[in-house]
Amino acid sequence: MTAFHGKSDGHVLPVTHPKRPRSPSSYGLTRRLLRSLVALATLLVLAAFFVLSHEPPPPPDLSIPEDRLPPLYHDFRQRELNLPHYDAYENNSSIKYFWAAQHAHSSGWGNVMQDYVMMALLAHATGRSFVFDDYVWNANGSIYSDFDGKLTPSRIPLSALLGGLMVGGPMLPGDNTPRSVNKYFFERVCPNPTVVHVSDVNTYDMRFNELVPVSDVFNTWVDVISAIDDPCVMLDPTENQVFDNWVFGKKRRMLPFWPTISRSPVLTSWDWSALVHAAYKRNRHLFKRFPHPSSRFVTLLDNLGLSGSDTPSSVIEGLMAIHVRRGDFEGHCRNLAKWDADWHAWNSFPEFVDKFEKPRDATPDEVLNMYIEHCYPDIQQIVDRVRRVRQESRSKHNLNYLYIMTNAPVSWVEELKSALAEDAEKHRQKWKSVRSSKDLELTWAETFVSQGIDMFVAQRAEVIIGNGWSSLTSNAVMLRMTNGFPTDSMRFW
Ligand SMILES: Nc1nc2c(ncn2[C@@H]2O[C@H](COP(=O)(O)OP(=O)(O)O)[C@@H](O)[C@H]2O)c(=O)[nH]1
Ligand SMILES: *[C@@H]1O[C@H](CO)[C@@H](O)[C@H](O)[C@H]1NC(C)=O
Ligand SMILES: *[C@@H]1O[C@H](CO)[C@@H](O)[C@H](O)[C@H]1NC(C)=O
Ligand SMILES: *[C@@H]1O[C@H](CO)[C@@H](O)[C@H](O)[C@H]1NC(C)=O
Ligand SMILES: [Mg+2]
Repeated sequence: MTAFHGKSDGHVLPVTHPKRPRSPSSYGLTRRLLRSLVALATLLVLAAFFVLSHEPPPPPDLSIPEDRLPPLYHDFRQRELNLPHYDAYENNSSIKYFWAAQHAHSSGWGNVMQDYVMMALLAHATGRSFVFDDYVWNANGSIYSDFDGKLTPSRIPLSALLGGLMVGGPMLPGDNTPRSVNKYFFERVCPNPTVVHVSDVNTYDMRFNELVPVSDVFNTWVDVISAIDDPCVMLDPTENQVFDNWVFGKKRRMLPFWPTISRSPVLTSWDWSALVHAAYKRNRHLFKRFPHPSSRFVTLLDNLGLSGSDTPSSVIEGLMAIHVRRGDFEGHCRNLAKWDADWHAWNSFPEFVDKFEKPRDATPDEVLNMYIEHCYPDIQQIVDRVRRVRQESRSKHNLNYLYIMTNAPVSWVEELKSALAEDAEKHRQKWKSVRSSKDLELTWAETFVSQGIDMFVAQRAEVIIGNGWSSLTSNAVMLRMTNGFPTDSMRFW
């Protein structure tokens, strides 16, 4: 017999090892099952106790004052008047300041933000403390202003909108530039500043020559300010902005400035106010899979650090945000057609998928239609565009939350939401959620800085569709580009 046979034989032998008798075995199983069940029950009780021990956050005060008077943000203003570094700066003559007293005001936040960004860049590049003022809607000394029949604050302290270094937060480690100060502090420590006249520096070419890049204008200004020894420098309050508003629409002039602006801590450390962050936090369930703020699970997830990152550079996964610019754009888009206007520079990076080709050899009606399609699309055009962009993104992005950023009236937004939801269902790509700016649960104070909340979402959504002519869109795009979002995640109507 060979060894092979022997092994083979072994296999056919009947199993001889002793078997346990049946009944004790099933008894053992039951015991084990019982023990597991007890353990599981204990765990569930502990988990329930753990969850229940996390109180949901107290319900926010979402009431509107009876007189409906807008908030005045006294606490924010008070903090701006008493920033912690003021004491150290007050009698230190080596701290230098730059105060652009002619800063942009009386226009939308997007335009004001552009100007504040440029002036903060100039302050930083010259080693001076950036002096900040309010977001001023009406500079005539009134407390409230009328906006489309609604009262609005004439001034909002900048720190109600912004956080971080723009409003006096610390500089990055190793950056010795003095921190920002409020203009009231500047006026106290600099009663007799050196006044620079914008018109003495800005030549005709610097303002109007299409061949002069903004980087050259900026460098000229850095030289001018750097040559001043006086710690106190102020731009004449009666003059124009250093960078005229329309320059931001000139891509040939603006884009050469991108390497400078995108590396500056002004943008890399850009942040929104505590108010904006709080509003975002309360409304997280509109942008991603997250429990409603009244749920104990919110506190639990927050306490365990499982809520995900909500920094300005973190992506909100699965979210498509669309900027549906309404209101004054109804007339404005027609003017843009007459003016042959281009998209904002930051909406015109050559890497972007969507580019605005100005119509050539077209009748005035064709031109107008083209501008309307991209600037003031109707519901059907919006629905078609959203479906198309979502499909084109499918290989890279699994978009299932849709957020409509808009200043449109509620009734129209509801119509748009239904149309978007229906269309997605028809194409078997149902959205998990379709929400809009009008669905945000906001305190009265947050209501008047809602553009900041929407921008904080737009700068972090996985994909956006924006309005090429809107500065609100372009500022969000600028922040996305700073934070390295892929260029094909920024789409336009
Ligand atoms: N909350 C919110 N406000 C918006 C939106 N779009 C426009 N607005 C309001 O309208 C203003 C738009 O002006 P601006 O920021 O200058 O941007 P632009 O006019 O689009 O270039 C903003 O400051 C907001 O007050 C939006 O999507 N969300
Ligand atoms: C700065 O100097 C003035 C005048 O000497 C003095 O009154 C003030 O208390 C000083 N401020 C600080 C914060 O030290
Ligand atoms: C004044 O400010 C300069 C520049 O930030 C700093 O180096 C210096 O230590 C400060 N002096 C005092 C007395 O605090
Ligand atoms: C300021 O301007 C607003 C709107 O233009 C006007 O209604 C108001 O009367 C003005 N207030 C003052 C104090 O001039
Ligand atoms: Mg505007």
